Amino acid sequence: MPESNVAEPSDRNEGEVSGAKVIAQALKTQGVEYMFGIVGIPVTEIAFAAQELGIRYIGMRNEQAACYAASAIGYLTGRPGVCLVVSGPGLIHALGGMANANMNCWPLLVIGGSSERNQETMGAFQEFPQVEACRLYSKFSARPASIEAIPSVIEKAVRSSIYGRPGACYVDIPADFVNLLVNVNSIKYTECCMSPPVSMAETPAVCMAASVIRNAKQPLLIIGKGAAYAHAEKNIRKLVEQCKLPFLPTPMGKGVVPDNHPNCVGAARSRALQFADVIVLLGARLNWILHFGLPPRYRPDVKFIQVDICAEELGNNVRPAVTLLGDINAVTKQLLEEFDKIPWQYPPESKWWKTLREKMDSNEAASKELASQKSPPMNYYTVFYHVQEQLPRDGFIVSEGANTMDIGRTVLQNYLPRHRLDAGTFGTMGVGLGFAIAAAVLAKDRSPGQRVICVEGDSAFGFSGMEVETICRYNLPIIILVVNNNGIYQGFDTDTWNEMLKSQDATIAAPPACLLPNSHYEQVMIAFGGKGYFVQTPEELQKSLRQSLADTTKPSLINIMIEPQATRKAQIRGTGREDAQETKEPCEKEVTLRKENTGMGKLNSRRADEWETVAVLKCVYRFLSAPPFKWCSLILLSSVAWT
Ligand SMILES: Cc1ncc(C[n+]2csc(CCOP(=O)(O)OP(=O)(O)O)c2C)c(N)n1
Ligand SMILES: [Mg+2]
Repeated sequence: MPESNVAEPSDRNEGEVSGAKVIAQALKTQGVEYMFGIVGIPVTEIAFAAQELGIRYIGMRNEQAACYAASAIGYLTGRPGVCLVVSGPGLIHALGGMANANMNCWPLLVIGGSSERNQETMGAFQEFPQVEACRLYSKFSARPASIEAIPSVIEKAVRSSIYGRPGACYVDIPADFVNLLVNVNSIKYTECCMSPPVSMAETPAVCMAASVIRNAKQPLLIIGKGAAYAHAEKNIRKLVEQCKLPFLPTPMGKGVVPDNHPNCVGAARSRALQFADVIVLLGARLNWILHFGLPPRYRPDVKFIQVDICAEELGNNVRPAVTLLGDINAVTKQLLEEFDKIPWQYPPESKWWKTLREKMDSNEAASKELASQKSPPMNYYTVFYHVQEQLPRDGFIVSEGANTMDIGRTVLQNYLPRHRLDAGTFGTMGVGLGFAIAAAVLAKDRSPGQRVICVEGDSAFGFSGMEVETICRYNLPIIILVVNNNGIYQGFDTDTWNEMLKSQDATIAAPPACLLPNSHYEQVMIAFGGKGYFVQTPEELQKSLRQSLADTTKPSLINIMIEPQATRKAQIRGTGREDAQETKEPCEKEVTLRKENTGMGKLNSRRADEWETVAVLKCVYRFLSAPPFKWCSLILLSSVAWT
């Protein structure tokens, strides 16, 4: 460890200030309220200095989770949260969070300590080219040239994180800056950067967009998380209701207009996308989540009207009919003004509405039927049906996992904007607990009593599971639901697992997606003083949810055991593949199917086939596991492990 260059408090002179204090004051001046991180050389003093100024510091257990939490603050408040990390490995752990924030277009400021300047290239403690490393994952990455330059660099980083398309920014602080004392008068704090300027679209483009919408036979609005970030909920709802247009939220666009609004066609997603002739994209990108805007998931002649804050986004993957560059809220208002000038409504009795409603009704009926399955082991739909029944309307829903997140999204309703946080554009597992912590910290400060429900797949939970200690340490009454199928997408029950391991070592015999069956994740919560529940039946689930919601003083974790082989496809009995797709938002499996054109498809569809093979073989195995077929079945399973 390097020798510390800490100045003794007695050395400090009234007229001097340390680098750590300058950083904290600069952050405070820029309106930063929350800092997440892990301390160590050389950043500990920065955390202390921040706390002294009233910036809330939340110490996490991994920099990735700290960074996810800070980025969620950015999305929820419109001002960046700070993630404070040590040099080298600390910063490298934070890169995951920076990339995730950047992909989601969420403001974030990472402050990384780095090795002392005079030891550069000498193999200093945790030396790493940090400014360079962050460039790929951020909008702005810089090291101030001196302590005096810190305030202006921090102002630029905060400003860059929220202006234009929001994203991650990085400021590097060499260790020798942290405790260096400089004359107070030499520091000039740059004023708090102004709120981002609101840009509006060109008037002729707005007129043209209104005219394209008016002439649409089968229109559709798609509401993205850009619309949520822009606080465009009032104007978008007005547009939906005034023009009587069907709308479809993207995963984090849910709640901008409530999911239970009669014009929400989320339950007929595939049909809406496939047959719409005019689609207005409000802060939603034509990336994998929206199948790139291309056939066969869309009509070849569909007209896109793209509304986005970022000029470079316009024209990605398709040639739009109209582009409206500007703030989503302001542009929606411009569109409303057009429709005020010449009022227009899409006819509610149209064939388009009829076909969408039919599809929604049949899909909702299919989900309901699945949810009605009472006997354990439960399936995903039964679980989410009971969760939805008790979910507080103003609660934050945080979710991650594959089936857990995809199916959960179709059942769990959002009624308010910016109240859903999930794996997002980057499909990142491990974000859940960090996001939940950020939401709970905010709720505690701004709307006490508001709950955070964190719906985790058992694999997803494992990525940041130790943040349960953070949750307990700060006593955040988060409710974590672990939907436990003993695996990634699917797992096996204890008997099958034990049988499998009899013949061979787990490293050969255990399918890679398996996790230890019957794991008692609730014990993690109990270990740190929260409440833990292990539930296997709908009644146990209902009871534990009731108790968790009633207790506003403690966090809880409900470990919900479900059928390890439950899948969406298998659950939609008696309906075709198209119906199965209809009820879902895109999930990883679906994306792999869509990758066929890129050459990735073959590999991925082979893996999907393998999973089906494993499921079939498991049934065969059960049948054969009774003597005298036992040896045959073991040979069979070994061959699966090798394919
Ligand atoms: C950081 C990261 N690592 C790995 C993956 C690949 N992956 C996608 S979903 C998933 C976990 C799915 O399992 P689980 O959370 O248990 O949900 P389930 O589908 O079983 O309900 C993983 C590991 C990822 N998306 N992100
Ligand atoms: Mg799982």
